[in-house]
Amino acid sequence: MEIRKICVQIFLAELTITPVLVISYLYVIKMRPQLSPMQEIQFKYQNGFWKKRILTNAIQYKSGRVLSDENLENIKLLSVNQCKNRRFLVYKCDGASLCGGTGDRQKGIVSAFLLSLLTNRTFIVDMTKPCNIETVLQVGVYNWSLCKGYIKTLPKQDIMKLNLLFGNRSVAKQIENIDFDSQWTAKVVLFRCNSLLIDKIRRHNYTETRLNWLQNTTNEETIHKVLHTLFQPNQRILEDFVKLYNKHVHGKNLVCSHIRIGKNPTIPKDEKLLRGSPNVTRILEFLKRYDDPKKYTIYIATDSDSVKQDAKSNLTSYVNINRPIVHVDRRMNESVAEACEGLYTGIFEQFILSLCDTLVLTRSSFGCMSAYMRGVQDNIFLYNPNLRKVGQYNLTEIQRVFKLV
Ligand SMILES: Nc1nc2c(ncn2[C@@H]2O[C@H](COP(=O)(O)OP(=O)(O)OP(=O)(O)O)[C@@H](O)[C@H]2O)c(=O)[nH]1
Ligand SMILES: [Mg+2]
Repeated sequence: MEIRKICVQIFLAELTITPVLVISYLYVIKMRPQLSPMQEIQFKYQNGFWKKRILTNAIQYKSGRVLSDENLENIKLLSVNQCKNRRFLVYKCDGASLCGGTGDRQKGIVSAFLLSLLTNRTFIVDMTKPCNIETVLQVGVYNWSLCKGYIKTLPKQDIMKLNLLFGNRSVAKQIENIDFDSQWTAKVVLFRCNSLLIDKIRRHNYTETRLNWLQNTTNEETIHKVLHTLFQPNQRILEDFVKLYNKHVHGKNLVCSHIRIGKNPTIPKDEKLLRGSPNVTRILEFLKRYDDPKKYTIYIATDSDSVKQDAKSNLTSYVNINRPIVHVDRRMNESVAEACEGLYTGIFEQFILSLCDTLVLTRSSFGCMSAYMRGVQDNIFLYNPNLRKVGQYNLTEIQRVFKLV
């Protein structure tokens, strides 16, 4: 009887306490500090890149379009243990030769990657000039770093070197006719290249079976997908970008230009550009139409300090990141650390360009690669080197206007 009484009392006590528990639980939930929402950086163009942004300290990065698992099936590895059974194609850029700047390198990497798919070779990026590329960029959905250690253990006779840089562009012409299966017998092909070989690779008769998707993919879409498949920015780039955005952009329209001058007092070791330097005054005049700090932020990436000075004096919407410009392949007396910071700055600026609402380009692979990374047709303006003025074009027309190799 006593026990029954105690049980009833416990039961009644539970009945009273349960609502109290529920209420206090809800109270705690409500009072808990709100989790910061994610800040998104994404490549999808939806009425301006920034409309989908949510502010915070945490950053969620969404890459552009990438190749599918099926596209990568023949060359993708899951673990280091698989390295020993594979053959490789290595994009190589080290102190042993000139590689070209970032734009040149990206062209070489896209070509090398497509060749790796064409020849069923696992792809590796080995870029150490001026320092390891891994200090700036991370692997994307394809891990080009997995077997890097393994191939360093292989004897010299396993390695074939192929140099398609600069003067060797005539060798590049033969690419479409090489019978890779019988001629590329070495376990490792070390490949140096700074040109785009997409059209030649598309014409190769292995393409139908091994690179079928390339037959129906435009060059600009191919570059976009390959670069986003291989690389993603590291945390530093993302954080610096969010800082820049929070300080200067805030939902305004981000209008950007890349102005490549070539040999100039900032990078005196560079060569004069083939088609001459652009007329900076005309480009700044064009940008004047966006010179309203309430609506627009203007970002200008360039290889010349004097262009930055001119922009500062002429445009009130202009913003600067104040970082030294370095030609990553033609260093002056910068230390390795300074050159590496220069590499970072270039890649960071290219990343900014790839996210702009409007893009005004001069003839340069560096700038064009940012447009391909951006991966949308609209709001592209080019300084046409023949007409010597800025006009509106689309992504597909870049190649026709600039004729980059
Ligand atoms: N930080 C920074 N560096 C730049 C910029 N433009 C050019 N550079 C430097 O100059 C180099 C230019 O070489 P590339 O990247 O090959 O570009 P490009 O010479 O215009 O292209 P190609 O015609 O293919 O040779 C870059 O790699 C950078 O080191 C820029 O806007 N910002
Ligand atoms: Mg170059």
